[in-house]
Amino acid sequence: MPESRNAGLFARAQRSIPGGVNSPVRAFRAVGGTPRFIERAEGAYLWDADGKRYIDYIGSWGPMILGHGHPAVLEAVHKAVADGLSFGAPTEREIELAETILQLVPSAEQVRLVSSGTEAAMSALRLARGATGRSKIVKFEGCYHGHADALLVKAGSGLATFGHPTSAGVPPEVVRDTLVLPYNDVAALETTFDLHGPGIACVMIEPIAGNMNFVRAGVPFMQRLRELCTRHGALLVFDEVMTGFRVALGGAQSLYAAAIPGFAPDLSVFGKVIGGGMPLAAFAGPRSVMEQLAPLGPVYQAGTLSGNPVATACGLATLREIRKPGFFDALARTTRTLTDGLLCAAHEAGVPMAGDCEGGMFGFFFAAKLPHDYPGVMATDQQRFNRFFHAMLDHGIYLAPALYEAGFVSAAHTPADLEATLGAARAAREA
Ligand code: KE4
Repeated sequence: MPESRNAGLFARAQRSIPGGVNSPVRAFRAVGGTPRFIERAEGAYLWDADGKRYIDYIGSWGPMILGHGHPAVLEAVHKAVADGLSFGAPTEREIELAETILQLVPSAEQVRLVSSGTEAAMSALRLARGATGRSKIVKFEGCYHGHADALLVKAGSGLATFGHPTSAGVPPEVVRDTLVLPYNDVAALETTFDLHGPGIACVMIEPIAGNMNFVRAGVPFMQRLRELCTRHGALLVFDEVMTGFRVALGGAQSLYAAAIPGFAPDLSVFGKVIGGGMPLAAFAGPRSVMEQLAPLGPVYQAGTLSGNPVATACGLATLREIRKPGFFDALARTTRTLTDGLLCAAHEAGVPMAGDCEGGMFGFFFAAKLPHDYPGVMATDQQRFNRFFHAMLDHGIYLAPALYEAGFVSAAHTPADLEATLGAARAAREA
């Protein structure tokens, strides 16, 4: 058996790149084994350096909602590339993308484009502090908002996976004003606002915590959070980098608006889907807050590649496709079929599994019931998850290589792909 090219590439990569990867979760350290070096992708599939095909349920951690290489997206990108890669000057396409986002996000009146979710969340945080003149911020255990210092505290995603909830290199004074609360805990909200309300600039939350795999903020919890933010003049910031344009066309905020009359966040953070696979993210909110940003206001924020013409072409083409009638109904049906099938396969094998899904995003835990917070996620069977991950990988099914990550379905996944996936799940449990 010739040595896998993946293994050789990983050994070589580790000589020149820390851990052999440019983002920690890709190193498979949470699940063990050798990461797959991907050579190409098309539709719902990836091919690794050994030429093995996988059905892809990561989709670049969310952006590839149409599947890889959608013709309309490629055409838009190729045309944009021919016109120029980057100008560092305003373009009409940035206006088009901003207007499109605002059409789909009624809680916002203006939007600023940036290049990553981290940059968007960091900027939204600075804006909230600048606009309120306050310093304290609240986040929730298990939620991840990118790797800006002030937010890298008890983060989910890679950090939770590595079991180091607080990153080295973050000076204590930088996180002195970052309060970390248990997710879905109304009593902790009440106490925190009683103690610190007038000093809280914002509360940042993943409305469906995809960095704890898939944990929903309960409607009563969210309603109380909105009430407390309003009462104390703190901005409610929805981090929809993962859920935006993924769980619904209007993101998670549209789901809470349907459940809670008049509900809306104050600021929203987006990424992933709005770039369609290219480096593009955004933060948005009411004009009164957004116009505190430079060059109009005192809150500085900038970026060489912000609103990049190729990235905006990719994002616009993606949003054009997902706005088409029936897109999300079809996507949600596919995701529901997958999730229910996985639960059914586990039940048939007598294996405790709980799962949930919304739109094109899903999650599952080896546990009798869904966890509602970070300790609950930590208590699920990680070893069984890791064994299942590798059994599925061996069957050509590419799931997220960490218990704390969500899964993503694309419009390119077919019934045959689902059947192959569920067949692998049934076989995996007999393995
Ligand atoms: P980026 O800086 O990675 O573009 O976005 C940071 C971010 C912010 N907010 C949420 C809710 C996010 O999920 C993310 C990034 N998500 C991870 C996956 N859990 C990206 C994958 C990775 O870190 O390699």
